[in-house]
Amino acid sequence: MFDLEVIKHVYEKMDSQIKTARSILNRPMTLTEKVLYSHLNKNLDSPYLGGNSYVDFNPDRVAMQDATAQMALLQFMMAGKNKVAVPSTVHCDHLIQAKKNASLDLAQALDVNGEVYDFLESVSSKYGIGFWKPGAGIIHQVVLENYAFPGGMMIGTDSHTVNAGGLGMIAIGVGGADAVDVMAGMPWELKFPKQIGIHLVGELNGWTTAKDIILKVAGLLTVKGGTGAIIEYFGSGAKKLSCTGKGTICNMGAEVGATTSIFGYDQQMEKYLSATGRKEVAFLANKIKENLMADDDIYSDPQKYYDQVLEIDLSNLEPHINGPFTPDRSTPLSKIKEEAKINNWPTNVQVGLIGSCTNSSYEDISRAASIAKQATKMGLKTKAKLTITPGSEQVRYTIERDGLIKDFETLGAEVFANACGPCIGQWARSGSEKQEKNTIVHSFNRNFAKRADGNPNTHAFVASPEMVTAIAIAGDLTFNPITDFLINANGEKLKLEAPKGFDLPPEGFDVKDLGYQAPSKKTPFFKEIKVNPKSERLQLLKPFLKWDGKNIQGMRLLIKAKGKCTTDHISMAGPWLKYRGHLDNISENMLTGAINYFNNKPNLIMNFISGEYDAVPTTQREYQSAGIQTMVVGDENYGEGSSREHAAMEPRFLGVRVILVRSFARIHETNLKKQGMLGLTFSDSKDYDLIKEDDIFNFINLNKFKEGEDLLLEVKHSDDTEDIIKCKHTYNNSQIDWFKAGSALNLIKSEFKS
Ligand code: MIC
Ligand code: SF4
Repeated sequence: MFDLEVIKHVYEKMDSQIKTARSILNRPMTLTEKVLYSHLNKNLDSPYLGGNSYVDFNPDRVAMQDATAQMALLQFMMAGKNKVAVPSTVHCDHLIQAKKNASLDLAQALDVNGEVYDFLESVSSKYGIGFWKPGAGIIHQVVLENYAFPGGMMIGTDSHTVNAGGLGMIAIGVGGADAVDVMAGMPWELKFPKQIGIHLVGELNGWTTAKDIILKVAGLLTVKGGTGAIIEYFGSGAKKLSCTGKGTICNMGAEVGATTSIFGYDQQMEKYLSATGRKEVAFLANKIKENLMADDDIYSDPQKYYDQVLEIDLSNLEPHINGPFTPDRSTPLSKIKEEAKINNWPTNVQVGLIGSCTNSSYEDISRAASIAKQATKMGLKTKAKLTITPGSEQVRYTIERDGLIKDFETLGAEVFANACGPCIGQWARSGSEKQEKNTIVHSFNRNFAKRADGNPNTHAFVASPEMVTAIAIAGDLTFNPITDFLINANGEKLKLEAPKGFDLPPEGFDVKDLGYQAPSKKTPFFKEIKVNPKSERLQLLKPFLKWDGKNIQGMRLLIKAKGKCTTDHISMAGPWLKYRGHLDNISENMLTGAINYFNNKPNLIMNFISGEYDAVPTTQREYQSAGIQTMVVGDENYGEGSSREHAAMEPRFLGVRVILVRSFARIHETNLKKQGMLGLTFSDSKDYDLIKEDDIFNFINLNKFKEGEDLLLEVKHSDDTEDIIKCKHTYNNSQIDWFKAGSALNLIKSEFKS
């Protein structure tokens, strides 16, 4: 068992911290407030304002996955520390490509990514970081099974860190530079969140699952509706959901932009803690139960205390199918036939994929397997391909022991390694290069264009693992297992029964080798970390230059991005994951997915040096060599999705000075600030329309950059007219210092030296 001492320490202090906070707030407290106020870095003297106050916290733990850990650790190595200040782990899950089957794919990954794994392993052992080897599982499942605890607070370099809210933890996704702060023993800053309460009543039944709750919530809140807020779930319906089901719901809170989501401690969590070898944690949590839930007054009058309240009756909730291209396009099952017709979606499903950090628990797999088993009994085969990626070695070992993998394989499904795989484009899908219009259905969380297989014409739909299995059997997106029949080889008309399964394995979890390697006890451990200067995969960082204190003048527009511009559009994953430790190489993908407003094409912008249309990174590199300053303009929710700070570091590295957008997603905005970029928003969102392809931009008052004061930007158009645009910013004084120093890391380094 991990962290018992840490947990005891948190629980010992919690009561008195909550009492102090309650006396200062002078009203009942939500669970979010209890956890946040018991992790403050400084003593509280007045209440914090949701959506307003910047607050310093002391998280209990840091988790990093391999694709983001490389950059996080390259930065940590520059911070001048010899050991991490809080328990931290690295998880090797994103770099394994799904191609043939679990063992061949894992062997291939060890070979192809050997240099990166060796780097992560040696940095981990040098600085006292726990290391989860390739094949151990997906970061968020491993965290839920081993580290998450009710009332705790953690950060992780991945947006779905929020998964741990299923076990009552405030767990927040961040960029690597934030993780560096905490690992270096500094407080971690967050704008105190607003709070959304979601009241769940009734009980799930039939084909409806926990996934459908969050698919519905995504439709209600949209991809930006949770920005700056923590979502707290409560009510009789919440208590009936399994702990991993709660995890699924919190996980996909990232898809509505929420800072995180959380459930109050209950018997389901107690059961899960015991089943995963943490009876002692459950015992400790039981003793302070009331601190791990909101006060009763909150639950009896939620409207009074949350900024927004939604209610969902689980008894009437239908299964949902979300997509394509965005996770908030939510369609109830009974409407899918109609919607598919109106929108001309291809209904012939080619592949159904089960897995990812959001849906790969024992419960998910056992319920989906019950559908597979029925189908085999009925003499059915899957019309579409079906693939499964288990979430952790513990789950994989247990489902194999319990015959569930067999149930899938008998139906013809393929089982991939315990990893992210197709969810992040690590999928050698044959034929995807032909870019044909096609449909896939998966139980993952994100379905942005090109994400799973690189094909912009793949229509990816998100559904529960149970529904994915049923749809893969039918091979038809519009198949409704509640009303529709299937026909087997004998021509018999058959109907699937609703899925059945176990929230936890009846025989208990089992595993031979978790895949964990503890850090060396001898830290600080004077091992030299070597990076081959010729490496294509790893490159040591050089500090970014500090700001010269002057107004930036004569900037050109690099690109005006139109519509959705997620981190997948800014720094694509899939084949590019291999360059996550090499800033120069990965910068070659900068903004290559963003759509140019002026020609509706990706990666084709006007290069004013050559006077011709060219690729975004090539053009920017030319501007950089010629000393031409540039800026990027974007639309709403710019930087939605991932925590990958590459999306902020690449423009910084290639010399872009400003990102000016209609609105930002939270993690990306912070990442830009941390890397010393200017991330600004249009004060009047209509001003986006004023920006022309050949404009020149001059700041008027950047030399007086101050907290709370708008920046003025002069926009000179080629017809000799000009506009003055007001740009809002959310930099506080210490964040302005990051900008001045060139990056937050430059500032940390100078503070440690002095
Ligand atoms: C994702 O789901 O988009 C990722 C890949 O897990 C990212 C992290 C990354 O880009 O490495 C995330 O969600 O933060
Ligand atoms: Fe991995 Fe996909 Fe989860 Fe991201 S969303 S951590 S890529 S499984």
